[in-house]
Amino acid sequence: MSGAAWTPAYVGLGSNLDDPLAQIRCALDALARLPVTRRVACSSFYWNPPMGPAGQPDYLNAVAGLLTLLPPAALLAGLQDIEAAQGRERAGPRWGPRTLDLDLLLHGQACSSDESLALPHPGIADRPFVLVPLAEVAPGLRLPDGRRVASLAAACAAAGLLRATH
Ligand code: A4P
Ligand code: MG
Repeated sequence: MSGAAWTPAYVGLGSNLDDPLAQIRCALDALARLPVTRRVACSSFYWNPPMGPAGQPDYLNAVAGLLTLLPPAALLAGLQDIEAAQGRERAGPRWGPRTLDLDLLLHGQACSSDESLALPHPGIADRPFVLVPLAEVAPGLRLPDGRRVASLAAACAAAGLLRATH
């Protein structure tokens, strides 16, 4: 990897099963152990109602900032390994409850519409539980299309977010 550039990447963390606080803490530790990657920032944790089927527990969400030498596909594979290690099951309804969800929100300015790895993550601009913690760790960040994350966060309906103590 000599000559490769350290790239800022942002990961969205979510959990609503099996002790979400412990799940998010454990995942943050695992992110810091990814190869050729440094975890350089971590947002507050936020409780918020589920987006998707009703009748599931509230989610705990957070965002981590990384610097990495891993290309996007290798980083996503690392995230999926962490999800699997924390008991993530993919059976069940779309947007159903999960022990851990790790979304690769941004990898530098990379853009992709690949179904297996869309960048930026398509949900970013619509989701208060992503925008608010992302703006917290990266207030000056812009999406590849030029929109400022802090402006999107300020304009979103963040009333449902409750900052957790951790
Ligand atoms: N995939 C494509 N691009 C990416 C990316 N940038 N990061 C693919 C991560 N994965 C990406 O993901 C399905 C497929 O997306 C994978 O095969 C991967 O290659 P998944 O984790 O298996 O399933 P999912 O997470 O249920 O799918 P989806 O539709 O991506 O859901 P989201 O967008 O992750 O939303 N409510 C609250 N309050 N908080 C939450 O965090 N999360 C979800 C899931 C629903 N409701 C929520 C929350
Ligand atoms: Mg996901």
